[in-house]
Amino acid sequence: MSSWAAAAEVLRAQRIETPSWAYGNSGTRFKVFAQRGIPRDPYEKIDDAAKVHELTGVAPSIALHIPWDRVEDFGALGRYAADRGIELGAINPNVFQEDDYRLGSLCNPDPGVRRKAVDHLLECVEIGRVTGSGVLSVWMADGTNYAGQDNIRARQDRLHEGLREAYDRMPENMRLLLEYKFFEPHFYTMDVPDWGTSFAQCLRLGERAQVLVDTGHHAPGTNIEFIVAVLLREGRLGGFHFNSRNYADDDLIVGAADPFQLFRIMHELVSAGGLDPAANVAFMLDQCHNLEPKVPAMIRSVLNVQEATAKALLVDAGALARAQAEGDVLGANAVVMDAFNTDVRPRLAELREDMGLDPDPIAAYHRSGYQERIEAERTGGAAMGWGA
Ligand code: PSV
Ligand code: MN
Ligand code: MN
Repeated sequence: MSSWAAAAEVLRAQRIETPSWAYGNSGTRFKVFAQRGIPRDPYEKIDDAAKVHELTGVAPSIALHIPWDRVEDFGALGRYAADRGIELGAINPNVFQEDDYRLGSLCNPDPGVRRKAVDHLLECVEIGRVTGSGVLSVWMADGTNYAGQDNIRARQDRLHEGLREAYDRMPENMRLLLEYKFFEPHFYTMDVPDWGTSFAQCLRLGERAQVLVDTGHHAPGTNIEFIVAVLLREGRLGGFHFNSRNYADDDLIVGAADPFQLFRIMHELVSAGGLDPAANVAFMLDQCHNLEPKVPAMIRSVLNVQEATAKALLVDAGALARAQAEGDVLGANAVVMDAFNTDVRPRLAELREDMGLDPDPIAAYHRSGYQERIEAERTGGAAMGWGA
């Protein structure tokens, strides 16, 4: 694709999901910094996500994390969201924050702990059924710290058994996305350390099990776009957790550390039809804004994804194919770099005006008075999340 008119159509239809936990306080194990105006419950997180969507036009859903976002009535939570123009998105179970999970959750050697973890996944499937969520997004902290601590293959078997139960319980419209991470909190083995392990587990489960690529979960130097290309080819790219990293699982704003990497990922998606709604790739953010104000940080993140997407859509596919067929190494690379080096911001500003939005969503946020209002109104406690 190379004409801007065609690119604009794709950009209008783009959907980027924001995570409820990014609206809450966060930090590192050294300190969680409390900010003013932090949501006190899932309803207020929805208010913030709705504000991000109102200003960007492309962030119409919010991912939930259970139990951080547990409420009495998820139907009512969904209606609250709908009244504000957004939907409840992926349901993220939490099987890593209880003492019982010291030796793992689904992979734990103790069948009682495994039962507890599976029951939590089943609860999340039921929540997803009520909220109409199409994604059960599973990340587990399971792993070991020392050689011989547990049997690696037995843990894979237990993992399969647990996921199988959740998978079989899912309604037809739900997918199970299995997220991998190469280290942390365990430092010898993680039970789902890489895309290959996730892929192998998904293959055994069935077609509605797919791999979730969190861009911060790879060893330095990993070619993430290659993984994306292979998974797309196999029909197993379920979605992304976008963020950026300089060192490990930094969870910084997507496109901040390495905008070129984000562009390269988007280029693979565009060239393989991964942005088509039929490909059903979920574009989700997974970030923690430790220092910066949450809502404008989220707006910035959405805009960064949009800019990388716009550049990828500008790659002249015909010229690239010709250069590749001719073995023109420099020519092919130049086609891709031309697109990356295009300043798409003025065009995106025009597109937003066309969509009835302010051309500069961050300036619009600062003018809106929303930050002052939430800082004045939201007193007396912070919502559960990483900062809890
Ligand atoms: C922990 O590494 C993590 O950052 C994973 O990326 C999850 O997706 C996220 O937390 C929320 O559970
Ligand atoms: Mn993640
Ligand atoms: Mn992570």
